[in-house]
Formats: sequence, structure tokens, C-alpha cells
Amino acid sequence: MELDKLLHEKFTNIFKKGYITVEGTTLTERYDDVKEDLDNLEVNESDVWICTFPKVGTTWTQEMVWMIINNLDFEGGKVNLDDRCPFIDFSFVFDDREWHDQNPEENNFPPCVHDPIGLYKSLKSPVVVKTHLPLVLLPKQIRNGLKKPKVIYVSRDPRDACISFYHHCRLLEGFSGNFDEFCELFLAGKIMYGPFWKHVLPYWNLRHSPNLLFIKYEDMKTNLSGVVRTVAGFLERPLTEEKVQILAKHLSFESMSKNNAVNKEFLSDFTKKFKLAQNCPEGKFLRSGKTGEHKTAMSPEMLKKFEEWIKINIQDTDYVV
Ligand code: PPS
Repeated sequence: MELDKLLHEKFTNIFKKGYITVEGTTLTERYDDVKEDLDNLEVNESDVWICTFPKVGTTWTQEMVWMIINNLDFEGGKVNLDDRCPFIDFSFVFDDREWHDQNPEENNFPPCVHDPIGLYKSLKSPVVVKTHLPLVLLPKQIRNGLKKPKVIYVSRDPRDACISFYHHCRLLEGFSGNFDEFCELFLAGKIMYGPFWKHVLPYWNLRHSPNLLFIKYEDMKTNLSGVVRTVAGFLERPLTEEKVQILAKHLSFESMSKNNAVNKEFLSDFTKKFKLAQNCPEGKFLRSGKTGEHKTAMSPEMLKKFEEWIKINIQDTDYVV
């Protein structure tokens, strides 16, 4: 109850009215309005779905997959990533209705934010789709196995994902609580898309399915070329060794940070322009790009809580953090 209050007080705004729990997952109230559209989405088997918990390397993987599917089309890749790879959850993570009522003369939210499902439908397959939805809430055609597009699930050490999510929510979504408060919400599964383990483990259990590839942020950090080869093989679009190296360079943190098509500067600009959230600090979406940051960013008490939480949640699985 205390945490619900905290979530409401520190994390609602004109674009985020409140939260509901759907199939055990924390989502925004707006989800109810679009649930049917998402459930009944017509899925194309040649599309690629990138499914993730937030802040685990989704953007990194999107750019990798889009480039592989499009044979390293760096010219086409100058288009904003969210316009190339629709994030269908924009349909419910931003509730823009009240804002539009108050600003009837303004109508310039980009389609990738305002109508991501329409954008998805307008793109030619194979489309690379991004979602943070848990397995149980993917479109019905995927859930019931009627359609089997390729699915790539990305995971990351939840402690580092939590840190990244905290900064993201302050930078772009107006979270006004402190880091420890965010950690408590994260541990309790109260933060958007939580609980973390309820998200990761159902996908993990499907990791041997021929149409699902499970990859980890940490492996991308230590062996990006290797992950590029694995993903290209999974997508049945093998790359020459020369192209693997070219793509790995393009996907480096340094290169992506400078690339306006993928570094999400448009989101910060958008947040400021539309006064999406108050008192947002300065910062970057491609923030630090490191592994193990939790060791220094979390207090010893919080590290202990996370350790215990991880132990309990993976004890009956063969998942390794
Ligand atoms: S989101 O909002 O859920 O889609 O965010 P997501 O893209 O999943 O995660 C953002 C974090 O991924 C880091 N990132 C990278 N790290 C290393 N190399 C590359 N090329 C790269 N691209 C994105 C990004 O910096 C965020 O992590 P943090 O820890 O905040 O830096």
C-alpha cells in the first residue's frame, strides 16, 4: 500500500494517469483501452519481434536486427529508429488525450509515438517490432502459436537494468522519487512492466524454441561480434566476416551515442517541447553503457536486498545472472 502511494505520488503525470495490474504485470491504465487492438494484431510471420524488459539493451538490439535484415543499409538507417522499428507499447505508455484536449491547436506528436500500431501496419514486412510486453500479453496469434515470427528476447542483470530505468524515468518520464524509492518499487514489481522475473522467466523457458533467441546485454558487451553472428544466423541472414566487423563498429556505444537516428535525442527534445514531465534533469538515453554499475551505485543494504531477491527468484531455474 505504501508503495502504491509512492508510485502514484512520484510517478503520475498528464501522460501517465495511473497503473493497473494485468496478468500480474504493472501497466498503465491506458492499456485497457488498447488491449483489444494489441491482442488482435495481425501478425506477419516474416516480422521480427524484439521483446524485452525495459533498459536491457533493446535499442542496441533493434539497430542490430534492423541492419541485419536490411543488409547494412546505412542510408536507410538514417531514418529515426522508432520510425523504422515501431514500439507498439507507445499506444499505452503515453496517454496523450488530456494533453490534446488542452492543446487542440497542436497536433505534431510523431506517428511513432501517437499511433505506433498504425505505423506498424503501414510498414512493409519484415518489420522489426519492439515491445516490453510480457509473453502472456503478446498478440493472440503469437501466444496461441498460430503465427510464429522470430522473437529475440534480451535480458540484463536486473540491478543494472534498475539503475538504467531509474535514470530513464527521471530523464524522460518525470519520476520524482529518489533512487532507493525506485529500487523498492522495482523489487516489489510495482514499476512499469514489473515484476522483472515474471517477465524474464517465461521467455527463458522458451529459449529452446526454434523461433526464439535469448540473448544477454553482458554478452553483447564482452563479445559484440559473436552476438552479431549468432543473431544473423538466427535470422537466416548470415553476414560475411567483413560485414560483421563493420556492423559491430556501427553498434559500438561511441558510434551509437553520436548517431541521432538511434540515440533518442528526439525523445528528450519531445519531452521538453511538450512539457511531458516537470524538472527533468539533463542526461542522455545512451547514458553509461556499462555492466556491473550496481556494485558502486547501490548501497550495501540495497545490494543485499537485490541479492536475496535474485536468489529467491531463480532458485528453481537454471537462469544465471
Ligand atoms: S528502453 O528504453 O527500454 O528501450 O532502453 P534500452 O534500449 O533497453 O536500454 C538502454 C540501455 O542500453 C544502453 N545501450 C548500450 N550499451 C552499450 N552499447 C551500446 N551500443 C548501447 N546502446 C544502448 C544504454 O546506454 C542504456 O543503458 P545505461 O546503463 O542506462 O547506459
